[in-house]
Amino acid sequence: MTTPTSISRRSLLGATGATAATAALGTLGLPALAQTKTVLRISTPAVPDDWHAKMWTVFKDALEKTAPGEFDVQINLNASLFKQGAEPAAMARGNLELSSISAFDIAKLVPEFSIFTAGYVIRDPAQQQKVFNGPIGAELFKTVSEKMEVTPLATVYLGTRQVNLRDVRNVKTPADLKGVKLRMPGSKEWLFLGEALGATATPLAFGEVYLGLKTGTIDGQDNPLPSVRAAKFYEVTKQIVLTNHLVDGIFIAISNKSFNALSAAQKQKVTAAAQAAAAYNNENRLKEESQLVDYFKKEGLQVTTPDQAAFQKSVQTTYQNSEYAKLWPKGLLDRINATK
Ligand code: KDO
Repeated sequence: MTTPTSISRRSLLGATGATAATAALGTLGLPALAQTKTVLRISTPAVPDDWHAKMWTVFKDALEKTAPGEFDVQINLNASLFKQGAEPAAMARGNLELSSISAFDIAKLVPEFSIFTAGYVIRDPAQQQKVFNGPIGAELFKTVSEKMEVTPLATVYLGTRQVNLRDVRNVKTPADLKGVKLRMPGSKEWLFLGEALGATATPLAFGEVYLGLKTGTIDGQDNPLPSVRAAKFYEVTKQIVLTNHLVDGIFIAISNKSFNALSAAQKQKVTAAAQAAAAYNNENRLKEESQLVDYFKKEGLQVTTPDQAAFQKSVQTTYQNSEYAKLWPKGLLDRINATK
């Protein structure tokens, strides 16, 4: 089996063979530890200027402090290592150690998790943290680990998703989005959300959205405001409709293969580093999110408020009547709603 450690060793040794390379390292005076560093490859579609990209540097720095020389953390942004949505399978196969995975990724293999892909279920970021850091999170993460071969380590607030349009439109209710080609990430769970909003959902990877908006192959996209800023979608759109339709979360997850290969102390340090990274993201993202409406207005965008109750009613009804809701464990929605 190829373990991250053996990959690291092999890449250090190259074709020279163990003995020669060890001798060479000795000659160079490199610490012996360099040979046994555990490689932690991270892959994310996040753009460098977004908080959930920057958080990985916090993760890396934290580990460098608590476990100096033990890990080789390799951060790959912009989906440069694995394409968006391919990360969970890569982790399960042991080709990737860490990523931040979405509820939509998880719902593919853990159907009950689709409750978190439904619009207007989680009320706000504080409730989101309570749900996932409490008994509901503990139960569901156990299933995630069993079915997906990855262990969630921390819950990251991605922000509250809003509709962002290329051209200005009077949007009060879902009916006003009829015919709008709304880009969603490429899975049926995401497309369902776009359709539930009343739009014509069109799949596209995150990295292609800017060009799609610029050229008009799509009419709009949905993302939290900090990502609209970081990916510069505001440069190629004219309106933000504050639908607040999904309090979105992603989960820092590690492949079970690599997690199980760690010592108990290392597991604890990796978990603490992931939690520090999430805390950094959550704090900065919340702060920025509260300031961005003004920023986008200054950039010349129209920021409009629809009839949120109408969106909420329509989206919730669509989900309640869907195949997804049939797979939600009895009482889970009530337990989520009761989490304050
Ligand atoms: C997106 O593609 O719209 C999305 O916001 C979905 C998230 O789950 C996540 O993959 C995110 O993109 C990327 O991390 C880029 O910000």
